[in-house]
Amino acid sequence: MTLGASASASISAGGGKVVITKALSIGAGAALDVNDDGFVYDYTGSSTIATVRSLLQSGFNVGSWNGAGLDSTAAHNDAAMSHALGYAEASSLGVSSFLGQGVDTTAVLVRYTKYGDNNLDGTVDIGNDFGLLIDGLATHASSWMMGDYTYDGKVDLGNDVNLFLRSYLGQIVHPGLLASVAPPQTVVTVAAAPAVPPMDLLFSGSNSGADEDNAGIPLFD
Ligand SMILES: [Ca+2]
Ligand SMILES: [Ca+2]
Repeated sequence: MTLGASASASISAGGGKVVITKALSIGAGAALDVNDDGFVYDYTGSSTIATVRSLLQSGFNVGSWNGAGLDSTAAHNDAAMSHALGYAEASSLGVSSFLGQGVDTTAVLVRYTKYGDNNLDGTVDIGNDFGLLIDGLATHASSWMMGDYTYDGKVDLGNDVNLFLRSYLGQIVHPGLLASVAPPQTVVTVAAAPAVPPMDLLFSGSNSGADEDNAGIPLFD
């Protein structure tokens, strides 16, 4: 697949589609819109995963998903900003099929999915994805599969862990549900707090007054 400078191509929306290519050349300013589908770079020889990450970082465009390289109209239009294009080596994932297509061990897989879906199975979970993220955090990893959801080559707390939690918790408490909760209509007036008696009264007792250190505290007299 070759896209000349500033050219654009798009996989039609609808999900479940997979474009497989054995060669990829994307010219300056050009973009391949993966949309809400899948893409496989079935390379020969050296892995092309670094190239794919670079194209995704460009398309990601700091979250806007409308940059040159590999971008996504579906992610760009996602108001919740919860979707991205995940990528991984088929061999690292240990899979021989991807979105219904057979893949060999020299293939880089790209999938429209949620931030936090490290293993590209379409869901964000603790058992698989969070485990990979924590491993990635501990080993300073640099791939999506190990938790770099921002394509900057590092797994960090501020961006990547935050994106994971946002995505994972978003599955449990849907943002739409929170938004549908009406704000309180009644203004609650908080009554003035009762006056606090002076300290002498609080600790009054059978104090002789001779022991100034514990004045007014009968327990210690
Ligand atoms: Ca997953
Ligand atoms: Ca990152």
